[in-house]
Amino acid sequence: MRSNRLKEMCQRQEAAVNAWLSIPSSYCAEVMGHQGFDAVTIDLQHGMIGFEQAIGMFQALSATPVLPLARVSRNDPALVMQLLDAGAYGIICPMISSVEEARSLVSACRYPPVGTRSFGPARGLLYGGPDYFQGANDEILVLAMIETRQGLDALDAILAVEGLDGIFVGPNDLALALGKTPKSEPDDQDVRQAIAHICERTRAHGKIPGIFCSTGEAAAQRIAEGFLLVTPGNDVGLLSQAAHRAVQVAKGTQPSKQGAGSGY
Ligand code: 3PY
Ligand code: MG
Repeated sequence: MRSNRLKEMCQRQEAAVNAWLSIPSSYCAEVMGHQGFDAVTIDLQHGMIGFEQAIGMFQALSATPVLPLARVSRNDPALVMQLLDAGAYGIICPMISSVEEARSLVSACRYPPVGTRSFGPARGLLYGGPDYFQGANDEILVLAMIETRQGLDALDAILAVEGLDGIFVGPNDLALALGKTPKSEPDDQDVRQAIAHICERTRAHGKIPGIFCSTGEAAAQRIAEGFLLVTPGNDVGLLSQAAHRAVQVAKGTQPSKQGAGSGY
């Protein structure tokens, strides 16, 4: 089976940079796959992407060097299994708040006797290779998003769940969970401390600490803090910032809020 280069990078303690796709376009996926990212996540939670569109995007990513991941819309075994069958080599699941939820997520990603994944790897087989079944339990990454108060409180117990490869922080939902507003994370002491705590505990458990960031600069800072998987903004944010800047340069105008910052 094709090896999971993201998992290998993290095992070598080498930070990986992950793109985040919310635009339902295989062309956009192909373009992003060629920009030097180590992985690309198709976001079926907040992205404008359905399962049929995700299939074409996975196909487009197969023609690029990146590792394909998916953020599932919710912790539903059927949805998780469908995305794995479509060729996702890792699942990021939002709002994991308890050990039971983390166990259910891991179980959906692992074939018996380890888990409860149903057999039918479809595109996974084409992308992964004919021995997909033999290698899948070892190669597929499972990342739980910690972004609720309960998830934060149960962090160590969630990290102890066997088969869970790592944590992915959603800083905006985490800020909301702590009574703050989204995007408050760079300035807010409580959110900053919570993020540092998640990174430290995840590393202590020998698992992968990942986080969503808004810019390349913020992602570089997170790598310096010890995160091993960072996302420097989503496609819409990057596109709108570049487009808005081009308009400003062309018109010789000052930056304004209009047009910029439409990513999440
Ligand atoms: C969050 O910040 O809550 C996320 O889930 C990033 O998309
Ligand atoms: Mg979130």
